[in-house]
Formats: sequence, C-alpha cells, structure tokens
Amino acid sequence: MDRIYKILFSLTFFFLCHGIAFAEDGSSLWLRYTSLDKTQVSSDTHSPTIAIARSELERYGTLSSVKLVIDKGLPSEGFRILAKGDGAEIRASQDIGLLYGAYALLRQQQTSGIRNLRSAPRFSLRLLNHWDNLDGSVERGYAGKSLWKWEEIDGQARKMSRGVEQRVVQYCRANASLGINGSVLNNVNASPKILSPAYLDKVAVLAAAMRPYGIRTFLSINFASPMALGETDTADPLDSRVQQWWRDKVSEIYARIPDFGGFLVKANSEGQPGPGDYGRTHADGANMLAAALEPYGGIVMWRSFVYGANHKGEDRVKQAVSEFLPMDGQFRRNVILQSKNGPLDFQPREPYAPIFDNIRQTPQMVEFQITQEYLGQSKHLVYLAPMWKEFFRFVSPQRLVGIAGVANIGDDPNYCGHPFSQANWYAFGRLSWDPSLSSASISQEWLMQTFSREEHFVSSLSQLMEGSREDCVDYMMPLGLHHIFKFDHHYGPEPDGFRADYPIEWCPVYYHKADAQGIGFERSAKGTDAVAQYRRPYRKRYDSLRKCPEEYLLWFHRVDWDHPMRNGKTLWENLVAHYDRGVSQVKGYRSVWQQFESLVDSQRWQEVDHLLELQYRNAQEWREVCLGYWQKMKGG
Ligand code: BDP
Repeated sequence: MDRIYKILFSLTFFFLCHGIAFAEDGSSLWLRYTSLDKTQVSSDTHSPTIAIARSELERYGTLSSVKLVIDKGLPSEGFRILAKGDGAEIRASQDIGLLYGAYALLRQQQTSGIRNLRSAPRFSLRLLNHWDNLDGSVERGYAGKSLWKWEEIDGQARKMSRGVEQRVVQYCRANASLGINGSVLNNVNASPKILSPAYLDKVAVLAAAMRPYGIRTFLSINFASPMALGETDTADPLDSRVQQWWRDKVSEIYARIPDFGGFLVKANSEGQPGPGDYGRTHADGANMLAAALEPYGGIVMWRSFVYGANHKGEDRVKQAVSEFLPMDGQFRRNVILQSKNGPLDFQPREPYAPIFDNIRQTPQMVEFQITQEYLGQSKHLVYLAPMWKEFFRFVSPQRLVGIAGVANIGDDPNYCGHPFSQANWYAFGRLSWDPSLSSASISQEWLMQTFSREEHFVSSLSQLMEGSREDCVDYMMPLGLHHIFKFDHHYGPEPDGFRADYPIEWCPVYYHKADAQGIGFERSAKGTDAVAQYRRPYRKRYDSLRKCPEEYLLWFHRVDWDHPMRNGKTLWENLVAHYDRGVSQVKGYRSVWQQFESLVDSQRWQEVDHLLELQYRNAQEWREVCLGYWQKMKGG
C-alpha cells in the first residue's frame, strides 16, 4: 500500500477506535458502558424485566458470571449484591429489585469496584413530573421539546418511530438505573385533551415501554376536564354526573393501563380550575377523584401550591398552610398532599416549607424542581443535591411517602441541555432512593461514570459542583433575597420589576421592599408572622433578628442598610461581598475546567467551556444590575 494511504488508513483506524471521544454528545448519559459481551447470566425466572437485567449484564458486565435469584425475604424493590470471586449473585424479592441490583452492579463496576451491598429505597414513590404540553413544548423546559412526541398522536399512537422509541428506552434505562419508579407525563397546567381516547392510546404506548423498567405512568389532570371536553355542563365535584364521568374515565384508563398510578392535580392555582369554582374545598375535589381511583389502587397527588384564591392578600408564603391545615384529616386515604420544598416557588434558597410541620394526618410528598427554572436553567452549572440535602436537614424523610422532581428532560441530544444538568437528574434519582447519601458522593460517582475516573478530575469537579448552588445564591439572591427574577422567563435579574397588570405576588419589588432605609420582607411577629407556621425551635429562631440565620435574614426580616452583621460589617457591605464572592467563584470554574481539556471528549468539553463563560457573564450581570439598583434605592 502506498505510504500516504497507509497513514490515512491508520488514522481512520485511530479515529474509529477513539471515535467515541470525539463523537460524544452526552446522549449516553451516565450509562457509558463498554460493550464486552463477557458475562454469563443465569436466572430461574423469566419476565421482560429480567430480560433487561440479563441483557444489560451480559452486554456490559465485567464479571464472568452473575446469578439472579428471587429471595422473598428481602424488602420490596430492594436487592442484595454478593460478590463471589469473579462472579456475583444478585438477590431481590421482585424482578424489579433484580434490575435495580443489576444497575447497581454496573455502577459499582464503573466507580468503587464490585462489593457486597444491601439496598432498599427510602420512599415508595420516586417520581419525575414532566411539565410537557401536548403541542410538544415543555413548560420551564430548557432541553428541547417533549420526548413523548405528542404531536404524532393522530392515529399514530401505536407507530412511534424507531428513533423515538430508542430515546424513550434510554430514558427508561436511566431512570431504572437510579430507581425512579414513576413518571407523570404531562404538565400540571394540564390540557383536558390528555384524557381523550387518542391521547390515552398514546399514554398506553408509553406506559408499555416504561413498565418493564418498573416505571408506572401517572397523568396530570385538568379539574374541569369533563366540562371542557363538552361532556358535562359542570365540573362540581359533588355533582353525581361529574362523579360518574370520572369513574368512567378512570375505568377507561385502567382498561388500557392496568398499572396506572393515578393523578397529579393543580387546582385553583394560577388560573387553573378547581373545586373552589363551585364553592367546594380542595378535600371535596381530591376525594372525588380518589374515590374513582381507589378500586384500582390509584392515588391522587394534590398540590398545595395554591395562592391568591381564598387567602388573597395574605403573605404568599403563608397561604398553603392557611388553606390546607383546616382540611387535614378530611382527605381519603389515597390522597397525598404534594408540596414544593420551600413555601414560595423553587427559589435558589428558601427556608423549608412549614406545611411539612403542620399537616399531620395526610400523607405528604415533596416536590423538588430539577429543571433549574430559577437557578440559571440549562445554562448555568448549578448542582442541586446540596439544596435538596439542606431540605432534608429540616424535614425528615420519614415524614414523607414520596418525592417528585420536576424533570429537566427534553429531546436535546444530551436530554438536559447543559452537560452538567444531567447531574441533577442523576442526583434526584439517587436521593429519592437514599436521601442519606452525601451530595459529594453522588457527584463523584456521576463524574466517574459520565466523564472520567481520573482522581484529580473527580475531586476538583466534585468540589466545584458542591459549592455551585451557594455560588448561585451569592450572585443572584444572597442573604435571603428572593424572587427578583425577570418577569415570565425567570432567567435574569429584574429588581425593579413591577407591573400593575400582574398580581403583586409576581412582582420583585413586593419581595425585597428596598427603599432608602433598608431592604427585606418582615415575616416576624412584627410583620406577616409567617414564622408562626414553623415548629420549634425554628419559630423563635427565625423570629429573632439576632438569632435568624443570615442566609435567611432578608426572607424573614426587613433591616437597615447599615444593620450590623455577625462579622461586624454592615448589611450593605455584606451584600456586596456576597455578590463579589459569587462572581469570582464562577470565574474560577473555567480555569478548573480548562485544566482537563485532554481528559474530556472535545464536544462536551467545548460545550461546557462555552457555558461556563456565559455563566460568568450572567453572574456579572446579576451583580451589576442588583447592586446598581440597591445602591440607587439606598442613595448615597
Ligand atoms: C412556577 C412556574 C410555573 C408553574 C408553577 C407551578 O413558573 O410555570 O406552572 O410554578 O408549579 O414556578 O405550578
């Protein structure tokens, strides 16, 4: 062969072998296993779920053999891994436990090495909430359009194209690898059309794809559906025709999807219809749906994110407790109250939502937001596990039956937009299985699987990720500031935001109340007394200007600009220092990342590099706009 052709040939060979490093677009997520076809898998039982466990292990396992064993003595969904020389045994009481065990073994293989392990999930409901609309858009989605391709609905439900199926399968594998066991497919601002036969056919197709991976399907419903679909002239939950309509609809759903999970409901909130439209309570509404679902084992997840209705004018952060506390004890057994982690709305930092203290008789779930609506969306590297761990310091996982995360998933090649946003999906799943895991251990295993196991890389990036949420708080809203986002898209700063045609609870000026004298929202007993909704010792601690943790200061107190802080400096000086710290931290991200250019495939490396540059510019903008505005308010 000609010399030049030899060189070209060897180069082609080189690129073929190393092609992965050049071609990685993030679509493999953290499941970047190498195909080895090495492991012999044996199992006494057969099912679609076992078949998946087998094929994942056969294809990607490094051991010579793995035995899958049903062991009824183990907890529901849990598993055991027993390492045995060059082989292993996975035991579980159910097929799904064996699949979870298989993924855990593969994770060990990619991270710590294979060792004995006993594991079972802390929560029985571990759900993603997709805010996907039927036109294919995703509310607060920053990673492309809906994976579900609702637009292919007309008569096409059963003919999902191969491409779509592969994306959905990858979604299922990723979730099963974490133990996520439910998916609410559509937006809480739900279109009534989701309950029409054509869409239910499509839902059934998706449910069938997810079932072997242990993922049950749920739907968000519009409370006025029977009326909106033209089948009743009211949606009053106490009207017997409405009740019958829901019973029929539920039976229609279960005929298609026998393991259907139930409904998620946003009612009488932000313009959505609800039982309040008929003078009925949330309990009346939830119980009507719960009664229809009960014979099938379905549940209702009723959201407490309700404001501006019955308690209009009251401090928004108090309204959920005001509304739901009097109803505690009135809900049917299959109703769960689902609340956001903070009392306002997924801000970079909020104190925990006191509804978790107040509601004692109704089962509760927490709703986290993975999609970073208020934390730089899919443009900023902000690792959310430290924020969720912070919540669990105040609300014990034992008080909760489930955990939901508003998904950050779309049809972008890498599913999440920012390559590091995948870490938030990952961390949500890992914490929903075991909230006692540390955020650092989760980021480390994610980094090892997603990028590289090189020690220096893993420790540097994991440290960077660990601090990133605090950095974001610093450059956006330090010391308890909240909701000073630009209207509607919630990405950049708008501290002067006020619109007479908007509810006051959407206006930044309502939240910071900055003027010549000071800044902050007085929620102590001297103000709205929101502190009274907290249990001891937090009630007193937050009420006291002296004892209130400084990270919540302006959330609970209005203080003068020259208020002396614990470090002896004034509030103003501290505010400036926080903004500066946030910006300089983010500046450092890029220098860290640039050290590792040779370790990361070029496509993902460059993507992250560009995004870090953008994040730095955005952080500067936050500082300039906010400090400029506070300075103007303060005068001088
Ligand atoms: C807000 C979002 C809005 C959601 C709402 C909710 O901006 O898009 O519909 O929460 O959770 O944060 O219902």
